Amino acid sequence: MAELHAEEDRDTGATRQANDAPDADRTYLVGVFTTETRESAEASLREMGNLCRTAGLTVTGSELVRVRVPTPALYLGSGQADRIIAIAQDMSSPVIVFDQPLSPVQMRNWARRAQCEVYDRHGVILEIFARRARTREAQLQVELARAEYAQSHLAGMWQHLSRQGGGSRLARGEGEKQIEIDRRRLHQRVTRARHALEKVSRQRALRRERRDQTTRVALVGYTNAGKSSLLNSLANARVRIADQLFATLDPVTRRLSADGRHTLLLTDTVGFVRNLPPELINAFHSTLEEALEADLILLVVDASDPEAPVQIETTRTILRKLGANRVPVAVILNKMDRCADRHRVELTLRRSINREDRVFYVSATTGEGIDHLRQELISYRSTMRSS
Ligand SMILES: Nc1nc2c(ncn2[C@@H]2O[C@H](COP(=O)(O)OP(=O)(O)OP(=O)(O)O)[C@@H](O)[C@H]2O)c(=O)[nH]1
Ligand SMILES: [Mg+2]
Repeated sequence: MAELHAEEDRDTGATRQANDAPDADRTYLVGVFTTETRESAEASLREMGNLCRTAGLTVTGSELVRVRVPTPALYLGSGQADRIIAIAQDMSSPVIVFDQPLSPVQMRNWARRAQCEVYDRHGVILEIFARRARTREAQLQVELARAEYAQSHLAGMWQHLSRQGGGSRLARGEGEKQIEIDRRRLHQRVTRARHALEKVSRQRALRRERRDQTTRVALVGYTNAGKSSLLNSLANARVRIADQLFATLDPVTRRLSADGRHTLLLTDTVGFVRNLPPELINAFHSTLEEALEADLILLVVDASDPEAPVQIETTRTILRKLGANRVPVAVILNKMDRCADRHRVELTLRRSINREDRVFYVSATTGEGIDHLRQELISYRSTMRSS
């Protein structure tokens, strides 16, 4: 019924790329947009393609669909859904990924209708984090986020089934029993991960207390902006950098000192992305506290990326959600070596930078502006601190 309310404009059609990906990884990617502009939806879809590749999926084709009124059952109308399922089948792609969060009910309906694996943006990001997690803390954080995600999706399924009261799955009785078992198991997983994490966070808090007197500066920003590269060039560190999304999951702190007297602690942490799953933000809270409790946040931006304004906005929104909006911010416009024209950068970003923010133009790769930034950081207490 609800699907009758859907009105969609079909985009210019699917883009198709023939390839020899392993069968199980072949993925058809669907972007859906409602109120945002087409450019912004296209940029988000490109980013989602990267996220899919990072998660080990091979995108065989993608399309952007405009939906005026999303439907509760499938987000899209049923005709549109069947058309997409046919294309995915045509492309031998047993995975369909949506570039936005779907409700648990929508996801289940899609999986049933298409008879294939269906993921949304949150599911793909969680998969990447699971692949990247190396330390025990990161693994626990990801475990907690995944279990909570599964729990909420299970809850959605459960509500849906019970509302149907005696629908076909329930009639078998097995669905209900299985859900109850899964629910209990997930509850145990969540509790175990939470306890273990609390212990690790207490140790982290203790370490923080011990170095309380030193000024702390946190590198924060969109994934791939160059945070780790900046830590390396500012502090002569050797943190892993990579041209990939979410290269860093664990915070790394290095001491920065000029004359042996004035030192500060510089912390690199996990990158952000639009529509980060809330479960992940919760789970990474103790890691992100490094940023919350800093004396200064360096908001690192890839100034050469046309999406920089959205990335700044996303980062500020997450910081606000974390309660870090009172920490002073300096905006670090990185990758200036890739920007032909500084005025253009200023023009593009003028609405994204607050009047009270200090701005630095740098390149972690060529070293442009790095000495100046280091000097300013070292004398931070006297020069950069807002009243
Ligand atoms: N051209 C250019 N490339 C840069 C610069 N800074 C970083 N990069 C490149 O950008 C990519 C990402 O750099 P990282 O330092 O790993 O980025 P990050 O912000 O730590 O990324 P995550 O850990 O994934 O959040 C790498 O390929 C770097 O070599 C720069 O100033 N200029
Ligand atoms: Mg990094």
